[in-house]
Amino acid sequence: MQYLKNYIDGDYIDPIENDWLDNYNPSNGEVYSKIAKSKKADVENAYRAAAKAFPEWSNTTIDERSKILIRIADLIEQNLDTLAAAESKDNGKPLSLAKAVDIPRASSNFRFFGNAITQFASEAHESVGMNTMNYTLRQPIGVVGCISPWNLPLYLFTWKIAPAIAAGNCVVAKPSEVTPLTAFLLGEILTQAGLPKGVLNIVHGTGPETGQAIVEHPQIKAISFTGGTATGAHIARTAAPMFKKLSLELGGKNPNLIFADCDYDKMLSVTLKSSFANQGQICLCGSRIYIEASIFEKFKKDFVAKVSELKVGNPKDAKTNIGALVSKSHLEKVESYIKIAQEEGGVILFGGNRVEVKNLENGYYLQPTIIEIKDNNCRVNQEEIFGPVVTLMPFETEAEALAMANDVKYGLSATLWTNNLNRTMRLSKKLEAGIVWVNTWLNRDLRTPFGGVKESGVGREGGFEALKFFTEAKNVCITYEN
Ligand code: TXE
Repeated sequence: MQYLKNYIDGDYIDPIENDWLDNYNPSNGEVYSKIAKSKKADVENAYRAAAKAFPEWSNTTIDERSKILIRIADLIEQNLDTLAAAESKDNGKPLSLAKAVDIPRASSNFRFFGNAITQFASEAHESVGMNTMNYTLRQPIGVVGCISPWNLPLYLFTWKIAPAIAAGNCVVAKPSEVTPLTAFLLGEILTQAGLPKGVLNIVHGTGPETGQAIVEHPQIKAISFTGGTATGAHIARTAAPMFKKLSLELGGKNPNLIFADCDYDKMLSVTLKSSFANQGQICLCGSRIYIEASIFEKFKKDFVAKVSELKVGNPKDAKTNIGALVSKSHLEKVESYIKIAQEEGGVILFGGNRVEVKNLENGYYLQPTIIEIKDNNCRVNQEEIFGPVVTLMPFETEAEALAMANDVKYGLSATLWTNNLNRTMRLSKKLEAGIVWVNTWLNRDLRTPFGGVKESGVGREGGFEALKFFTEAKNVCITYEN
């Protein structure tokens, strides 16, 4: 049995109370490793290591910091096979996806911020006629906390850590207890890359215990969190009275608006991905699909035909399109929504059932599921399911489509399929979302701002937005004599 220890002050160490959690392999339902169940005292140790490392790290030259981040990126790339296999085993996602997306992106996160920090400059404002010069210092905050979820484990963990350390902070980070393996393996890479001890400390454990201890820690001055909206609200309640800086990337219930004038074939193949990639467990998946009435029946037929070809199976199998859901409890949650959909009058056009995979009978497999709904406000169309389940609904006019798209508490992303430029311009402005994709999906340039509106969160990650979040701006105002 493998023991996933904490990585504190450059070393792997046991949790102080020697308490461990079970870690499951979703593809077969078996416990295959134990995770440190860290307590407040472990978080305190991680904090102390980070605080001790901060004076030197924050004074390390940009060039040196950049080199270390790029070395980490290179090492992630060199360990692609091992890390991808670990991610797939821990999360249930197809190995091919972990290899093509998760691990390369984790590497890009370090490479991108290793380069970005060399271009991050502050502003100067000359108060002309007043013999005054202002400049803005952007100083690292100190010790910051990064808490990440299970759907894109190393990808989202590194998306927070890389800008935090690039900007000169030291970090106490917690990956999801559901998928801790790649974060655990990252420790070794950090050591090999020569990241000074204590700059990045990784503590494992549950949200209410370990995560809460990070959020509550009086000296951890900023929290970057990605996860569920209810957890985000709880974190905000804890952190707000302590005046911490907060970046919250929360849930989504993203609309796809499909107009008859779109490039139909491209739309169909991308919609297949935006619906079911990573078993539908991406906060950016387009789980509400609205189709212009004139092509609704055609879309329904073609989409069901395409979805029926998707292969649910062993994540290691190269032919698998859909692997296992992340956990038994998550599978049960997603299934409960399929039941709710039926009670609400939804019609299951495809899927809805568990899949038994040969030799992996205890794995958490579910068919990709398409539900036709009549009421935009039904629960299955309003609440985040976060699984391989989408709803279909026709619309008659652009105004109706827009109203339905915005009539939800979330506002992370929206996807628009049309070749009409005027419509594109109008709707892009009016859609309530942090990201609007037009004739594409999950097309990411890491320089762009990333985040949501409404209950999808506050703050933006990506590019200079992330470096701004992880620094405090200080205005220095100097007057001089003529
Ligand atoms: O996430 P949690 P869960 C959504 C999705 C899913 C639901 C719940 O709908 O079904 O959230 O998933 C840590 N203080 N998303 O329960 O609990 C936790 O340990 C500090 C969307 O798995 O939000 C983990 O590291 N930390 C999402 C992280 O928060 C706490 C991705 C996320 O876990 C904590 C995942 C606390 N009190 C789920 N409680 C997205 N937006 O991508 C928990 N955590």
